[in-house]
Amino acid sequence: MTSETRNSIDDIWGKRTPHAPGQQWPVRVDERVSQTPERWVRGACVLCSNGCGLDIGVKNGKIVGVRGLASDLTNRGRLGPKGLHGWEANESRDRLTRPLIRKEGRLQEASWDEAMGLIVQRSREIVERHTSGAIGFYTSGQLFLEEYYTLGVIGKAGLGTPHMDGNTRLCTATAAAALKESFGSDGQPGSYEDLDITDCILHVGHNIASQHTVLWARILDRLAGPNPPKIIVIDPRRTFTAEQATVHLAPRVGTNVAVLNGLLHLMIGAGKTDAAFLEAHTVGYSELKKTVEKYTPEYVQELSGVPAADLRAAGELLANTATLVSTVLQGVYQSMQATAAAVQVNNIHLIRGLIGKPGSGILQMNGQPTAQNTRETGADGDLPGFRNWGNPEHIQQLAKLWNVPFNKIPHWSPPTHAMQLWRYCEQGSIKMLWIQATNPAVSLPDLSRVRKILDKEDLFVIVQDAFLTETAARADVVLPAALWGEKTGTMTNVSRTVHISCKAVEPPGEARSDLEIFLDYARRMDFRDQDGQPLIKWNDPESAFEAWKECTRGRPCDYTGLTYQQLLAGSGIPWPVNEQHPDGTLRLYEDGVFPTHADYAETYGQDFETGAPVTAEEYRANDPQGRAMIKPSEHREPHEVPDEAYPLSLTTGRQVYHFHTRTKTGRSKALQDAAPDAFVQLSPEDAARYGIEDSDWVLVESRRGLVIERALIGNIEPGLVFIPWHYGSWDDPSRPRAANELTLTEWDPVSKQPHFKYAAVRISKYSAQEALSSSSLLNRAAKAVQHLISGEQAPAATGSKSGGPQPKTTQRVEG
Ligand SMILES: Nc1nc2c(c(=O)[nH]1)N[C@H]1C(S)=C(S)[C@@H](COP(=O)(O)OP(=O)(O)OC[C@H]3O[C@@H](n4cnc5c(=O)[nH]c(N)nc54)[C@H](O)[C@@H]3O)O[C@H]1N2
Ligand SMILES: Nc1nc2c(c(=O)[nH]1)N[C@H]1C(S)=C(S)[C@@H](COP(=O)(O)OP(=O)(O)OC[C@H]3O[C@@H](n4cnc5c(=O)[nH]c(N)nc54)[C@H](O)[C@@H]3O)O[C@H]1N2
Ligand code: SF4
Ligand SMILES: [Mo]
Repeated sequence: MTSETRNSIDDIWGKRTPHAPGQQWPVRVDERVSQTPERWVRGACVLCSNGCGLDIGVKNGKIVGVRGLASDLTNRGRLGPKGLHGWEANESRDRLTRPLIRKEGRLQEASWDEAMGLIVQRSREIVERHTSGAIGFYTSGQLFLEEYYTLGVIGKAGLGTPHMDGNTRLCTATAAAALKESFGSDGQPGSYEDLDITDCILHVGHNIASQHTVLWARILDRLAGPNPPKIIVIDPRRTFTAEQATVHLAPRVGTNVAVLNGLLHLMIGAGKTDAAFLEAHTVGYSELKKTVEKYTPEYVQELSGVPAADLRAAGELLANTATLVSTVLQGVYQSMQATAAAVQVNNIHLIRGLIGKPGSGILQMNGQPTAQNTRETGADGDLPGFRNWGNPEHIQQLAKLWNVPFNKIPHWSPPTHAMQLWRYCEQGSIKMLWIQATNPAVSLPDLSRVRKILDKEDLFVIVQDAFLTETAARADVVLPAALWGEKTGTMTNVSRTVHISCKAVEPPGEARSDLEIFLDYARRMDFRDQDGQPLIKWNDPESAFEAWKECTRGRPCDYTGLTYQQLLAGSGIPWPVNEQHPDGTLRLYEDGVFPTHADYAETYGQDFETGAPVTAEEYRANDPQGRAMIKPSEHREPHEVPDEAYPLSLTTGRQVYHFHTRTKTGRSKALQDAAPDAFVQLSPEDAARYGIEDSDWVLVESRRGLVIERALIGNIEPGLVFIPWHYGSWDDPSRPRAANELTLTEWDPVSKQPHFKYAAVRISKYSAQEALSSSSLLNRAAKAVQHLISGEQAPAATGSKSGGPQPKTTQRVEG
């Protein structure tokens, strides 16, 4: 007896609750339960970076539903389709419940003692023979803050390995890089509240309607109220978001810098810059002015395909609006010149002084629920508390806090980024790779390469997950993890707002929380501080949080004034929270002072063309001393463009109903039925050219691999095809269909984020009949499938349709 306040599959955003500028966003409580709960437990949604507050309904020790939290400033009660349905995965029958160890080529059940014993034994052997530099960690944007901080201390002060990063490198490394390059430190200048007031919103490479549905509902409510904001969308596809735009610019993939330079050119040309703000609070404006001079609308049209008149219309809005909120996401971060382009959005705000003021803010978005925390705590390539690896003073602070020798903490070169981490595994210098809460066998580019690396004899692979994913199936040891709802921890959303999510039920079988697993590893490895005391001095989520607070003292992400008790009181709270700001901070930089002082900054910056780090001496010579840095960039061509052999551009992205590799959403019947399979989206022009009709099978090939998908025609520019990357092989190994079979191993020189958003491909109509008679095609397709299933296959999910390709009659088309 499911009861729900709406059918969110059909009605994605729910009923409008219009509001006027400056008025508080009205409450609307969304709920969906399978039975009447006995009790409700405070939580927050982990199916995107919006971090909606909710309560978890529990009955007989099981999760039976969720209800949005009316008092939470993030969502005021609302939840989207993933939030309302995704919890069902917790209860699915194919959860991992016992550790697995590979013996004689097969994963076999083992005790925790055996599994952890083996991990510790291998760690010790490797450290002895090859140093800690032969151990790598590849973590996530989906654990809790307390778990990352513990992992960060283990890696940096226990083992002392520089090889730690997360899937956040694929996700929001560019958000961090762009904020650091412009403002000296990570941390979103704006806040969601600015959307309630603003006159104009710019979405760059961000399909917010599908990917942050509740935040989009907030914007839809403004659009339905008096004095609605103007909306500019820059996306090559006509997405749900683009449908609502005042101006939609659809550039060729990989040309963001050209388009943004064109907008800066028009704004400067209109004479609408804020000279007083530029003078008092920024450095570098004259360089920008010089650089964008040649980016006339006509030149930009040549580079990007955006009609000059459309660019002018967008430029006029940006030059004249009194307030502006910008959001930036993967269409920028995973595309050509990621950091350089994201920084140009910062520049749009800086030249008009539209930052740190009500209604004006920048949201360099996150995607995963806790990506912000991975970056804050140093579980990735950053140092905890937004400290600067190039500043010895900052390393000293950590050495003192953790009571370890200065030289134990790796800081002699830039921290290893994920793409390099995988390269070291490939080359053999990393011997042990510990993967948590990420599924790289579907989410990394160029999957045939990734599978080869995971399968290497001399790489010991540990996977910590709740399901036997495509990656776990190739591991040497699999550790069964507790999921959200089965453990307590905190998380920080895009708006810097910290939420707590509490344990509501016990994890299944012997599954353990990631925090328990890390604490157990630290105990067994016997990591000690300089006084011979245990290095890790906490033993549960709350004591870990208290330890973390000390690490943030005096840093931009100051948590020192925050407690679990406060977080349980009914709403998330945005950091910094400290003596000066006991109730949190809605907006950063209201005083026009930025964290760019050489002694304080998180980075000294990098060259946009080469990625070469700026030295401390160079930075100090021109210390911006609290001013924001305006950094220009020239447009550069993508690294792979269509040619005769591969005449089309490919881009990849998401759908509203699925989260990533679908380990959760694929186990919710309603979500899976709404989006049952992958597809290739193409324009009517291209469909006609290749003789392809809606629902036909299409073979898509790149220089790396091939996939076979159903055709979906419309809402995309000619010359471009789009494939959602959610679909791996765990519930359908019958054909190669993961978009990342096709993508390339290239990354941004500054943020090191891989380029998932462009590649050159060719397409042809695929018929099994023809394939059977064409031995070369059949061989290639057969080989591709063989490769996929050489790892151990997960059992088909309960509740979801399994088996071969399905007619995609229920597939809902974007736009
Ligand atoms: N439903 C759902 N929501 C999610 C997620 C999910 O898996 N499903 N994942 C979460 C996570 S981790 C993330 S990171 C976010 C991602 O959220 P988004 O960034 O919004 O998602 P994507 O679909 O990856 O990419 C956004 C858009 O970029 C466009 N694009 C491609 N190339 C270019 C280009 O060169 N320039 C421009 N301007 N645009 C381009 C694509 O057409 C696409 O519509 O979503 C979060 N929310
Ligand atoms: N082609 C293409 N590729 C992409 C992208 C794209 O746009 N295009 N986007 C990229 C982006 S932005 C991202 S964020 C990545 C995401 O890529 P992944 O991180 O690989 O995707 P997920 O499916 O979210 O994998 C998370 C895993 O963690 C497990 N898990 C969930 N919660 C917990 C927990 O609490 N503990 C543990 N131990 N495990 C848990 C889940 O079961 C799941 O297997 O993919 C990237 N790959
Ligand atoms: S918007 Fe994001 S956080 Fe909110 S309910 Fe949807 S998936 Fe969850
Ligand atoms: Mo992401």
